[in-house]
Amino acid sequence: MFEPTVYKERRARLKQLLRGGVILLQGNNDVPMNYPANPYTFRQDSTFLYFTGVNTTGFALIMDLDTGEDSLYGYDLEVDDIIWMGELPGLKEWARVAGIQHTWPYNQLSTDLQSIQHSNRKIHFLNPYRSDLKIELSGMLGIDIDDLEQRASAELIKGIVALRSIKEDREIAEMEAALHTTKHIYLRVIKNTLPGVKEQILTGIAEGIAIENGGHLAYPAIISRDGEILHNHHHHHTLKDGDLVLADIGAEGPSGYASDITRTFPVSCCFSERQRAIYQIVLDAEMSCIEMLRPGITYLSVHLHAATIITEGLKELGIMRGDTDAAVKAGAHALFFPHGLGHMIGLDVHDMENLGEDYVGYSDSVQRSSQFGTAYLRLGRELEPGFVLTVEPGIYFIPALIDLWKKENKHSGFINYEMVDQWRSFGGVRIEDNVLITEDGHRVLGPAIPKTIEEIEALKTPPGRIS
Ligand SMILES: [Mn+2]
Repeated sequence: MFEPTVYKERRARLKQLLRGGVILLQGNNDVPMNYPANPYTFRQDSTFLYFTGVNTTGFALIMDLDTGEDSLYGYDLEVDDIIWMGELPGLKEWARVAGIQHTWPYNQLSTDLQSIQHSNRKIHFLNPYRSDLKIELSGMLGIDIDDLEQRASAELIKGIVALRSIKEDREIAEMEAALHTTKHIYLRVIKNTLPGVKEQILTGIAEGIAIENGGHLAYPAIISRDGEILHNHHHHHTLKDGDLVLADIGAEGPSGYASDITRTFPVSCCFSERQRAIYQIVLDAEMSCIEMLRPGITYLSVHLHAATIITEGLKELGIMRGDTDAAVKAGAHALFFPHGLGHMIGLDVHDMENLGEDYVGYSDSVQRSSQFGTAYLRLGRELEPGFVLTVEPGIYFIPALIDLWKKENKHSGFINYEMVDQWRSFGGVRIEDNVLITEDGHRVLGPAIPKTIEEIEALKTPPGRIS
C-alpha cells in the first residue's frame, strides 16, 4: 500500500475527468470454492485497489462529483470474526489507508444509492465481472442484470483507463519487485527441468517461490512440453530428453502488481538443431520488436513487424514461401503466430481487460483488425510514455489448425504444407518480457532473465537437481 495521499490524488484526478453525479466503485468479496466458508484466495478488484488501497472483502466507494467528497462503505469486525480471523483492520483503519474521511456501514449503501437516484443524479458505475456484484448492483440500482454492461458509464471507463494506463514510478517499482521474484522462479524452474521430472513439480516450485515472496502468481502458470496449446493449464506430463518446455509465469507482489514472463527451454542439456532454429527466429522477433518501442508508434505496427520476422525465418526453413509482405498482409503467418504480440500490464496481468479491451488497447485512429490472428491483438494503439506492456511473439505448430488450413488449402501460395507436416509435432516457442515506454524510447523492466540460447544452455550445465 502507498501513502493515503496517493489514493486521494488519484481520486481527485478521476473526478476532474467526469462531470456531474457520483461514481460508484464496488470492491470484491470472498468467492466460495466448494462451500461458503472455504473461499478462494481473496483478490481485490484492481480499480478499487488503485483508488483506495483497501485490500479486503466487503467494501464499496462513492465519489461525489458535485461536492468532491468520498464515502467508504464497509464492515467492522465483530467478536465472532475476531475469534476466527484475528484483529484485522476495521472500516476506520481502511478509511485512513485510503485517505477518506466519511465512513458508513455497508448496509447503508443501497439506501444512499436510491436517494441519489431519487434526486435524479447520475450514477457512474462499471459493469461487474463477478456474479455476486452483478446481482447486488442490479438489485441496488433496479437495473436488469443483462442491461448492466450497456448502462455502465463509458465516461468512467475512459477516465479510469486514462489514469491507470500511465504508470507512476511507484507502480513501476512494484512491478520490478514482482519481476525479481519471477526471475528467481525461472532460475529454479529451468535448473530443475530434467528428464523424469513431472511438469507439476516445476509448477509447485513456481507457485512456492511466489508465495515465499509474500504474493502469489498473477495468473495460473503455464509450464508444459505442449507449448503449442496457448493457455495450457495441465501439468501432468513427465518430461523426457528432447522435450522443449514452454513456461509462462508471472509473480504478483503483495501490492497486487503483476509480472508476465515467458521462456522456452530444453529438457536436455542443449537445444536440438530444430529447436534452435525456431527459437532464434522468435528471439530475433522479440528483440527487434523491443528495439522499435517508443512513444507515438502504434503497437499494431510492432505486431506486424513480429509477423514479418517470423515469416522471413520460416521461409528460410522452407516452411513458408512467397513474398513476405504479401504473406503478412494476407495473414498467412497466423498459422504459426495466431495471437497478438502483447498487452498492457499493471495491477492486472491483462491490465484493465474487465473494462473492455478496445477501450484499453485501441483508439479512434487504430481499430481492431478482423483478420484471424491479428484480431487477438489486445493492444494496437499509439504508445505513450508510462505505458507498460508485454512483448511476446511465438511460433507454434498446432496440429488441429494445420489440418484445418491444409484441408482448405488456405494460403498455399505462402505455406509449404508438405514441409509443415515434418514439423507438426514440434510444439511451440514463445519469449516474453515486460517493457516500459519512456519519454524517448523504452526500458525492459526487471532484472535480466536468461533468454539467449547460450544463456539458457549455461543454466543447464552442470545439470541442476531438484532442491
Ligand atoms: Mn502475456
